[in-house]
Amino acid sequence: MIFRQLFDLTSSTYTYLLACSRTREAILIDPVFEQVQRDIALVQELGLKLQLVLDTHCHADHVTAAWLLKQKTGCAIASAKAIGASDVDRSLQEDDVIAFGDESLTVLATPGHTDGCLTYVTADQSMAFTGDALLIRGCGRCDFQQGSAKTLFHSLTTKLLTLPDQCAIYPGHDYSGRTQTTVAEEKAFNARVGGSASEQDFVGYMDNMQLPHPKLMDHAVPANLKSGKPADGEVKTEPDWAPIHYTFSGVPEVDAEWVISHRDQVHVLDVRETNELESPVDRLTDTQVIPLGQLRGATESVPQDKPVVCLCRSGRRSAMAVAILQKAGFDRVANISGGMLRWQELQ
Ligand SMILES: N[C@@H](CCC(=O)N[C@@H](CS)C(=O)NCC(=O)O)C(=O)O
Ligand SMILES: [Fe+2]
Repeated sequence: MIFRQLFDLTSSTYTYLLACSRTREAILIDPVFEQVQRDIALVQELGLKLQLVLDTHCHADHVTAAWLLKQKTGCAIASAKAIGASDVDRSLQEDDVIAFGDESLTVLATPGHTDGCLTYVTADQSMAFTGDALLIRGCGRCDFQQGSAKTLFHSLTTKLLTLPDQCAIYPGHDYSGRTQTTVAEEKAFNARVGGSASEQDFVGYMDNMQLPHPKLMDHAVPANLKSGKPADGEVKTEPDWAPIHYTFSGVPEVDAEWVISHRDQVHVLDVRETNELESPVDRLTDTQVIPLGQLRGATESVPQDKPVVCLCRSGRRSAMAVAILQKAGFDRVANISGGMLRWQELQ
């Protein structure tokens, strides 16, 4: 199985990309609204087809990207029936199986942090995506969204900590940079439910946490009850001057093919060294040439009346040129993917 763990620094949320290595069918667990560009870039670069997005629960601290990913990729949305969110294609409950290619996840109902929390377990029980039911050496708070420490204790002790000892636990958050744990570790060392903690020990701990409510709670919960659909129901405008796509490294790119057929609409900035332009086949007409090493001191000579597309031999140095121009205040700027090598293939 293809597996990636992704992190949102603002909300300390983990998003998980899982895919079948044979069919390339992929799912995303707990995607974050602000990270859609990153997640789509990774799906594309790994050659995957996003089939389904699923949340572990109705989050209180960030807005899910489920609705936005559906608009952008056509994927379906799955969510716990107990949440009753709108815009859901598939309502999930205990024992449901989510198949993607040769892989599958089984649904466990693990309420307590909220009443609609689900855990997703791989078919071989080697991995469990526990959302906020079980965190690394911790667990989700139980003081809002119909949370109940007693219920969470039951979910932890009868559903999660009874999974095989070696089952890897992938949580919904970690606030200290820890990435994964195992059932055996949490049975022994979990600070709230591990060791010989009884229900009374656990409930006593949870009832006295006195955490401030998540900063975004009043915005996030209503938005998540609509699968992350914004109030205006609109997909934020993309750059409208070209079919831009973003790389997982965060660079806006445009295909050489598009640039060739829209030459009059863009300003081509060639950042190769002058000795690379000696042969006529390597030289393009109507471009501005500023070798990359000189660009930081010469951004004022780059006109801004048209969008700027940056070019080099392979598209690597020109990605740095894009970053330099963005830093200098250019907002309509992109890299020509594949650079001159790709351009020449198309001639
Ligand atoms: N400081 C965070 C809130 C973090 C928080 O309350 N997280 C929830 C998960 S939604 C939790 O259960 N945290 C458990 C803990 O911090 O022990 C924010 O403002 O967003
Ligand atoms: Fe949560």
